[in-house]
Amino acid sequence: MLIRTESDLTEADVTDHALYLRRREFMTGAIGASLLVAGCGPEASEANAATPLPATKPLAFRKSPLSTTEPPNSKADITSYNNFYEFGLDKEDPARNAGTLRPRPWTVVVDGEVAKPTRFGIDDLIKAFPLEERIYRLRCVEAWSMVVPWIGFPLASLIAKVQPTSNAKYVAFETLLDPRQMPGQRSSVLAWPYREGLRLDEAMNPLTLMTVGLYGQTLPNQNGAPIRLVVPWKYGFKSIKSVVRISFTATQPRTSWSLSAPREYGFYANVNPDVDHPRWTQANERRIGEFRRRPTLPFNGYAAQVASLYKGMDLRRFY
Ligand SMILES: Nc1nc2c(c(=O)[nH]1)N[C@H]1C(S)=C(S)[C@@H](COP(=O)(O)O)O[C@H]1N2
Ligand SMILES: [Mo]
Repeated sequence: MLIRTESDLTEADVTDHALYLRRREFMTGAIGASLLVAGCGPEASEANAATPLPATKPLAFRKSPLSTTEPPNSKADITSYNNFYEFGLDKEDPARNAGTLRPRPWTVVVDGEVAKPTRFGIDDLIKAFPLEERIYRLRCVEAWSMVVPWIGFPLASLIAKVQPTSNAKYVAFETLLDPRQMPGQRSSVLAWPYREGLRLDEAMNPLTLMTVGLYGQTLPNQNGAPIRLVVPWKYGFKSIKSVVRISFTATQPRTSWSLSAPREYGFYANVNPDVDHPRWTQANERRIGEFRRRPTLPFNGYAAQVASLYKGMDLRRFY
């Protein structure tokens, strides 16, 4: 083909999150030597890429009417093609390197503007709420997508338990900060710990899921064990993995991606085919396992459930 249009671009043509960061790291001479030497430095015994991934365990759950009827991607796809920069920048790095993460024991601290600040042990948290299977589309800002059968409970149920004060307007999330378990944190590629945030009404939407499993089993490490957020109408980077802290705040929290690349990634990050990324189109996407690109849907196909949250907002400005 002589002339390529945007829709002919393949994922290999599209420059992804990592390219910008790699280039920046290269310019500053800081590119993660630590990432490259994991396994042969002084801490090799702790951070060894050969550490096997812990086994996952079956979970009891009920099915949800909020699931899509689209066919899920295979478990192999979902667990081997990942973004989890704490374990490296390439898609196959998390499956290879995440054996160093210890998902038990694990505490999730809930604090800030709440009547009942609480420290939850992960197994108590999993038992506190009935689990549901939610089969959701996941649309990465890099313009690939998957369908994933997640297991989890609505974040709204947790919010009801801790009782936000009238000052609470946002919810901030943090991933574990521990370079011995997460060797990618030795590189300054992102502002660690990985941070994300939602407006309180987004956090309380019934689609917003605290996720503890997939394909009927506890989460594999590379997918964010033992607990992660899933917000299906937003670009995948909002769905923060391996969460240790959930804080209720009066002001909009800072997020790692908007700190590291503010011109490329905003706070809202709703999937929007009409607003292109500065370096590629968002009008279509490649579903992993499919050959032809498919059109990207507003709010990733969840407009009926969430568009009303953004009434009166200019969605080009608040991207
Ligand atoms: N802590 C943390 N959470 C993260 C990321 C990350 O690098 N670190 N990557 C995000 C991005 S860009 C995407 S697309 C999804 C990918 O989730 P998956 O690997 O389970 O498909 O996780 C998100 N959550
Ligand atoms: Mo992503």
